[in-house]
Amino acid sequence: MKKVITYGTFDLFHQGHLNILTRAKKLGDYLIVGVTTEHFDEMRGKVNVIDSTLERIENVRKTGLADEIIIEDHEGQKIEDIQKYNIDVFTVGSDWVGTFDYLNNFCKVIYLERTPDISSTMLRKSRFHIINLGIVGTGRMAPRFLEEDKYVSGIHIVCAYNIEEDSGRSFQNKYELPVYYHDYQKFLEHIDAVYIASPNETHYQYAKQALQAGKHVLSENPVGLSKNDVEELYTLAEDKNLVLLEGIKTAYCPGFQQLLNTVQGGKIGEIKDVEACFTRLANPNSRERTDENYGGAFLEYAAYTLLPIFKLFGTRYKEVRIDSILDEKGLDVYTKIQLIYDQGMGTAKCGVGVKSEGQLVVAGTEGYILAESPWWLTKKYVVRYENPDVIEIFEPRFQGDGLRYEISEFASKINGLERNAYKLTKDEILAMSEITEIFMNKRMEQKRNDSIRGDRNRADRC
Ligand code: C2G
Repeated sequence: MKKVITYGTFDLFHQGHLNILTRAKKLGDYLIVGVTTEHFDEMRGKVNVIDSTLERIENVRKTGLADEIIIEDHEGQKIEDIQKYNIDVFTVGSDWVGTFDYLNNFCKVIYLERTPDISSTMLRKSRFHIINLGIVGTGRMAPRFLEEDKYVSGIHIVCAYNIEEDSGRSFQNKYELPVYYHDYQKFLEHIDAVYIASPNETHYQYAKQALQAGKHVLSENPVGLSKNDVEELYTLAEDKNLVLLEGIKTAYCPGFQQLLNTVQGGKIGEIKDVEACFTRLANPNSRERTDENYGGAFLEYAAYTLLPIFKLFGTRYKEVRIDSILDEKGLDVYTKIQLIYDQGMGTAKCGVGVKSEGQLVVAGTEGYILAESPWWLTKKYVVRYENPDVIEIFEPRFQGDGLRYEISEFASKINGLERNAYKLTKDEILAMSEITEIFMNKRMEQKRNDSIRGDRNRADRC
C-alpha cells in the first residue's frame, strides 16, 4: 500500500485546499493529512488563523479524502511522522517548492501545482475589511510596531503623525511611509484606527480626538493621567462602539495568561503576596530621566508591575502607599507601590535610575511562582515548594518582542472576533488610572512645596 502525507492549516477551507487533497489522494492508496495547531501556526508566524483546530480538522474530514487525520504541533514532526507512519510520498503545494527537499532523505517529495487566485489570506481579507492604521509618534515604539505588525494580517499601516517635523521626516525617509505634521484631523481622515506612541502626556488628547472622529484606539500606557480622563475615553469608545485598548504588552502575552491560570488553578494554594519589579537604567539624557513633569519610573513601568497584582487580587484594595526616591530634579528614579487587600498584599517596584532584580514572585500557602526577568514577556516561570528538590518549569510559547500579541488582540477586537476583554479589563485600567492620579497629585504637591521652599530661600538670601 502506497502511503501519502500532506500538511496544512486549512483555515477557511476553500477550493485550493480541496484540490490539493484530491490530488494528494491520487498519489497513493492511503492519505494522511496533518492539520496544524494554533500553537504551531503561531510559532511559524501565522498569528491570526480564524477557524479553531477542531473546525479545521472537521472541514478536512468532511471532504472524505483523508484516511487518517493527525495533528501537527511542532517543528521537526514531519520527519517523525514519515518514519512513524511508514510514508512513501510527502506532498504539499507549489508555494513551498524547495522548502521540503530535505525530506527526500526519508521518502519521495512531490510539490503539487497550487490553485491560483484563492488563499486563506484572501478570504480573511474579504471577510474582514483591512484595517488602515496610522501611528501617532515616530519615536522608539513606532519602528517596533512596524516590525511586529508584519505578523498580524489584516492591519495595514498607512501613515504616521508627528507634530515635530524633523523627527517625522527622518522616519518618513527610513520607512517610506507618509507622515503628517501639524494637522491631526487630516491624518485621522485617512485611517480606521490609531496606534498612539507619543509622549505620555499627549496620549489622552490624541485618543480623545481619534475616538470622536470614529477611529479605534490602541494607546501606549497610560492613556490618561487621571481616573476621570480614562473613564471619559472608555465611555466615548463604548458610546461609539469603538475599540479602546491600552498597550500593556504583558497582558496579551500567552505566557502571562498561562502563569495566571497556573496560580488560579490552585497549584500554590491561596495567594498571599504578589511582588513585581521592573527596572531599567535609562540613559540620563532620555525622556524618562529628563522630563520633570511626565518622565520617571512610575509613568514608565508602574502599569506593568501593578498588572499581576490586580489580576490576582482584584482591583478593590484597602490601602495604597506610594514611596519614591527622587533625583535632584524631583523625578522618581525608583518607586514602590504597596497595596493592602483583605486577603493579602502586593508590591510593585519600578525604576529608571535604580537597578534591581526584575522578577515576579507570587507567594501562596503551598508554594510560590517565580518568573525571572523579563517576566513581563513571560517566556518562562517556575513553581517551587517547601521541598527545594521539587521544581516545575513552564516555558510558554513566545514570538518576537511580544507586540504582535497586542496588535493581534486589537485586530480581533475590531473585527468582533474577541469580544471578551478578560486579558485587560476596564476595571483594571481604571484602578491603574486611580493610582496614577494619586502619584501625579503627589508629584504636583511636591513641586509646589519645592517652589515655595525655593522662594523662601531666595527671600532669606535677600
Ligand atoms: N494550497 C493550494 N492552493 C491554494 C492554497 C493552498 O494548493 N490556493 C495548498 C498549500 O500549498 C498547502 C495546503 O493547500 O499544501 C494547505 O495550505 P495552508 O492551509 O495555507 O497551509 P500551509 O501554511 O501551506 O501549511 O506544516 C504545514 C505545511 O507546511 C503547509
